[in-house]
Amino acid sequence: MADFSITRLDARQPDFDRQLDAVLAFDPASDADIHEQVAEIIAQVRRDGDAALLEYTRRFDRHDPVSAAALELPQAALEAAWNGLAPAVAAALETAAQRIRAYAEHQKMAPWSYTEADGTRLGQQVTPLDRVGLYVPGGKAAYPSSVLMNAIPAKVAGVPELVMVVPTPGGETNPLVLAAAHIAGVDRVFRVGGAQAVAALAYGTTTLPRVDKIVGPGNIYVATAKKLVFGQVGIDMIAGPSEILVISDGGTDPDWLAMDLFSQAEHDEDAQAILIATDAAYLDAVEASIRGLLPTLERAGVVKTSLSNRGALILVEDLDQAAAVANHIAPEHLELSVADPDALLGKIRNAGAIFMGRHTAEALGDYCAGPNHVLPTSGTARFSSPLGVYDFQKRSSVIFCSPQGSDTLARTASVLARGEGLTAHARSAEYRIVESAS
Ligand code: HSO
Ligand code: ZN
Repeated sequence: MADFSITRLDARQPDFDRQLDAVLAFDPASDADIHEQVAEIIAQVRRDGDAALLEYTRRFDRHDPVSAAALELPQAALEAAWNGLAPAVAAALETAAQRIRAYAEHQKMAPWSYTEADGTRLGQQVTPLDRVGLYVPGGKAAYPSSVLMNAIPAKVAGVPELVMVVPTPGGETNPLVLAAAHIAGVDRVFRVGGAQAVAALAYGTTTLPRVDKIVGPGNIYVATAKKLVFGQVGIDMIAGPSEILVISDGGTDPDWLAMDLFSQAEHDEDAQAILIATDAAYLDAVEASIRGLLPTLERAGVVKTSLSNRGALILVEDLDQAAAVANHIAPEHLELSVADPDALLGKIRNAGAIFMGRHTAEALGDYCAGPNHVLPTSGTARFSSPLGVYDFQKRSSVIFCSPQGSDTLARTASVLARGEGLTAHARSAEYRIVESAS
């Protein structure tokens, strides 16, 4: 690993902020050409429905279904995939699903209301979305864990129809993905992918029903398609590369932290893994572990690229400064690998998920701790939150006016409406004024 190097920064140096921003800078490929191709695919699917869906599937997936109806996999195929799993794998998926469900149950938004003295009642009703589309990538990024993380909160929210789309290049479908769909309660599965699948979910075809919201990760074509259909349907966040930030007090085995950094770096070359510590000698020790362990990794090439291009080891004055740097970065995953993580927790404001203490490896959260692994990336944890049950629920305001309450409110509304020059509003309100009361 002689040719390997990782950026070192020192937060006590005057130029630190600029250097850190250079490490964080990331330009997601946004290509006018891709935008144009995707817009064309969406337009075709909108116009020609199933015929366009079939045509693109033949062209891009080298998969030739006899009809649009043949794109749908019967529930029996999901069940067969589930039954075909090795018992240890089935048990692990089941454990993960059960824990994700238990956590999600806590997130459900409940309806509420309150009643005023004159009998007027105000509240909020909560309902699930009617139909949700779940995009699952084919090929190397097809993670069964992501099927669980996206599907289970939707079902816990009470979404009656969850429609999954998954590309099947060459007609092959990953059995683990189908098994995960089975235990997560996915209602229908169609073997289509790419921008054409997103377009079909957004607008509907004869075969594939139109949904209210599309969630799930995908490549640049899928992400671009989701952006373009947003408004017609809801979408989740557009996920950037995976990120991990570790804050260490120097007391954790350096090999553990090196492996924690690798665990996200191995996702892809653009992933970002950063370590912050209060002691330069400790950063040296972790760097030595990185060098020692890198050659033992299956995905050494990906990890090496991601760590040398986007990784960093940052020296800080103390844990307060570490928290300030973490809040600036607003990472997707933050490990507080310190003796007293609870003391540090109160200082953290921006992070998708926070992993407390030396034993809480981020990888546990990716699979089975319970909280969702679909998290805000690229600094968006400054203003957004993990995927959850609430993303599949909507709120409606509920207003009930008693006769006395409407009389009172009408007097206020009438004045404001006349002030806005909207006299039908005013008169509508004034009908509710009980004359004898004035
Ligand atoms: N760490 C990823 C999720 C994942 N990890 C799936 C393993 N499988 C989200 O950033
Ligand atoms: Zn991961």
